Amino acid sequence: MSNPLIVDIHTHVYPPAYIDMLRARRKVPYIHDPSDGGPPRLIILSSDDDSNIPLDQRGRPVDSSYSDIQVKLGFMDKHGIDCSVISLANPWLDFIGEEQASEWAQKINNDLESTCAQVNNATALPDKPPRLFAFGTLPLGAPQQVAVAEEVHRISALPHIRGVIMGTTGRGNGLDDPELEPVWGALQDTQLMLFLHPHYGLPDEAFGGPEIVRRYGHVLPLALGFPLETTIAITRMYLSGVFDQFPKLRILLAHSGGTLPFLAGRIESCIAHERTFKVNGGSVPGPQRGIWDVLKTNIYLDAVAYGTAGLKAAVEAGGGSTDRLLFGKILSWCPTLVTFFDADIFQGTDHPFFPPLNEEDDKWTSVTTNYKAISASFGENEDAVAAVLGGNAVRILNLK
Ligand code: 5CU
Repeated sequence: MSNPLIVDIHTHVYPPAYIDMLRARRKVPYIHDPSDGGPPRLIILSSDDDSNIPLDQRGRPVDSSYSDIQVKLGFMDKHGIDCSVISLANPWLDFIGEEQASEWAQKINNDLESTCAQVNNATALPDKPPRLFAFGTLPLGAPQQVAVAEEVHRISALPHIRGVIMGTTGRGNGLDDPELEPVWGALQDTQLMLFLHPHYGLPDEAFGGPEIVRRYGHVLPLALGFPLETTIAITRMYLSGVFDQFPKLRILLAHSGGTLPFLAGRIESCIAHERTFKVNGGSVPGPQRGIWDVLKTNIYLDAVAYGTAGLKAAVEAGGGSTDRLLFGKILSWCPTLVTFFDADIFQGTDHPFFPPLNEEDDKWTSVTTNYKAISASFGENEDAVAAVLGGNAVRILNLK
């Protein structure tokens, strides 16, 4: 196969100004600089800030791969990635309220735009897409909800912004909050993609308490908490009728949709048996559009599933078409599905999270495993490989 275009749609940055802001904080999220000169620690998850763990060992080490765009470009070169759609990493601006939220959103979005413009001007190549595009961030904590929708409209005019990344809490009350309607309206009108990404996981109690969470480090929060958080958030949106009201919303779900593709049938069945929902003391009908229709029409998935079964569910949920899956970290694919389907799935790397396992590793295991699995699984179907690796992203996000 001739070299397919590779686009990474799940790849994060913390611009230097954001790093400085975390460094000045003393509560989650924050960066701690150990007094012995050891690597700074990124303490962003609530389970990271555990007083039973020495401060110098909390969270995870943070290096220049989190903030230096030249390091990102080096990572892209090393792994053959032609184009990345970068996004601010969690927890975005969720913890910033009042007027500062809008100031920060504008600062971050303008910074993302100018970074993309500078890099693309310096690296333009014939027959290749520009190297960088971005998902913007929103001032969800702004006092006036209209400020959030205004920022959506403002950044839709920036040449390199292709969507917005958002966590699952919205303005603090989840994504079925009527206060978010102007935001959904703005996203629908501008056709910016909403990249829905987890951060908060589940309460420690869901895993057996803090001691159990501490015992297994990041495994329970990241492997289970993150995908379930995404599933709950998107399900609440669906249950509240957001997709009936905004039928043209486009949402990219992180980590292959959490567990939504696997659980959609169960959600559908439970809605049918519940018949009506209790809202404000009254009884209202459930969502009018079927969940499979929403999955096929409004939802896009990255391929950060790390296993064949999860990816099979992701492909099936999109109507059996690889057209809706974008490169996240595709670790394995089901070869038989590829023969029959042509899906909107996108690939991504999750860089800079999950760095190499060994210091001497030149390439990141997650990424190389991913590539091998894609080519092994799609094997003969070169068109499907090319679509998932980059073609889907170029077409759907207009990366030109
Ligand atoms: O797996 C992931 O996507 C992540 C992420 O984005 N942020 C994080 O803190 N850990 C894992």
